[in-house]
Amino acid sequence: MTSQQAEIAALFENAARLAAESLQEQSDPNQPVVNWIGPEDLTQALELELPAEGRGLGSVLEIARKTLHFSVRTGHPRFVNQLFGGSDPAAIVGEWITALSNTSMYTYEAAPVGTVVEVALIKRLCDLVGFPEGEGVFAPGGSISNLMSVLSARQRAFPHVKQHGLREGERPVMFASAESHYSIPRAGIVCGLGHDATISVPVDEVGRMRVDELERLIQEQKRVGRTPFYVAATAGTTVAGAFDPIGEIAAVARRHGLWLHIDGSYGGSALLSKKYSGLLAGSELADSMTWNPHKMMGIPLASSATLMREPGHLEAALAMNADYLLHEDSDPQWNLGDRSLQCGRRVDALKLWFAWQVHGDIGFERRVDGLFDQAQKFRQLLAERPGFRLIRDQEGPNVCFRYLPPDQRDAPAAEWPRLEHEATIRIRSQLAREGSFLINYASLDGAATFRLVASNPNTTDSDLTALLDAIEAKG
Ligand code: ABU
Repeated sequence: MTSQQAEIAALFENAARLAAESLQEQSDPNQPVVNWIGPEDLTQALELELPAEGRGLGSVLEIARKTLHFSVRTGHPRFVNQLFGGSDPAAIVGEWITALSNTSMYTYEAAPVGTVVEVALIKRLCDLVGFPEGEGVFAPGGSISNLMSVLSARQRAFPHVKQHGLREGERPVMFASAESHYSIPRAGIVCGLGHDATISVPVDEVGRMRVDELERLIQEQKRVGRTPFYVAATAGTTVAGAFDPIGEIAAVARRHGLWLHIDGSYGGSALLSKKYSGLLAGSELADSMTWNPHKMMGIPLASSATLMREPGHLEAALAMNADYLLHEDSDPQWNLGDRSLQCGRRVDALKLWFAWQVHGDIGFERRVDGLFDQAQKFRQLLAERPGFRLIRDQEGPNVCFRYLPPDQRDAPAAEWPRLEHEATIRIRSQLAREGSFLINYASLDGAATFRLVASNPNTTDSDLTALLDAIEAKG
């Protein structure tokens, strides 16, 4: 072994030890969720200046330690802030192999393992959705998968657009619920249709799309001369965690010839659970679906599958036939480059494959059930406490709630949303700065609400109780 090889070997041995320590620390409830400091202090602490003379491999571990020290511990049982949390150890090793083999997913020749693994995983996910003939690819995130669905739908409805653009007077229009993710209207913007091309469909009291309103709005748009072509149902809305009624939306979509997409970025993983897969009943009727294993399944970001019920739509919308990559003497079935929005594309399949081998279907089912059950437990705890009230009472792993401090409970009821709004923003910011809990907030019906996300199977009942205690104490 040369001295350089020995130095590299020592670096990786130490890095592996650091990774194991970091995972242990992340799951320790006695550690803060974050060592919070402001951006100016952090800029100084990290010594961001780039050196003229390199510091050598010996500097890497210190940089890694510092990075981890100031990073949010998303695997901490009191990190309930985002739709993801933590990172699966087997999947982390998959990520290392991705970086180690450092290749790109456009051709089988360049990425033989990544290609066959991705094809197998996509087939598996498609089968779970109910797309037995389906195909797809991994994308850099749910927003890009959603964009790919809009591009495919536009291609089917307006096949001339790819070559010539929209014709004069052509006004395509799409539909998504008022609580769907912003990436749907933004996909309309990216496609050159404008923000106005996405019609916002009202939701019911728990945040599900109202199908009667969808029908009414489609007819209204047709009457004014616009052409409905796409509807997105959401399985697990970002804030409330609501599941739109896919079967009923599919019936409307079919009647009007619309492409039906399911944004299952968050809630797609419910399909792994016998207990909760009914929330996506009718998924097999959709044309496409987004599913992010980096959310409920605990895979490191980004792991986002773009799934199509029928083969060919992605290529029809996206193929550019770059002959310097996709040579005529190779088998196009195994060259995924023309199904993707990207040219260079990470091998995102390995981390999910590694983790699936370790946990199996049963392990993932247990994880998903555990997260749903944890949220249900939190709803029960909430109901027992005066001053707390649930917003959008539904069964997903998100719990939206408001808190009114005791000295404000005599205020007229009309004042409560404003007071709760102020309390939410103040309290959660205090919790975040002291590093005791990271819990997000969002606006629902015009006022801020706490949003707890059950994203970590290791969050215990006592963590949940401690959160309510901490909110009361700050209140
Ligand atoms: N892409 C939606 C994720 C938002 C969240 O984690 O809160």
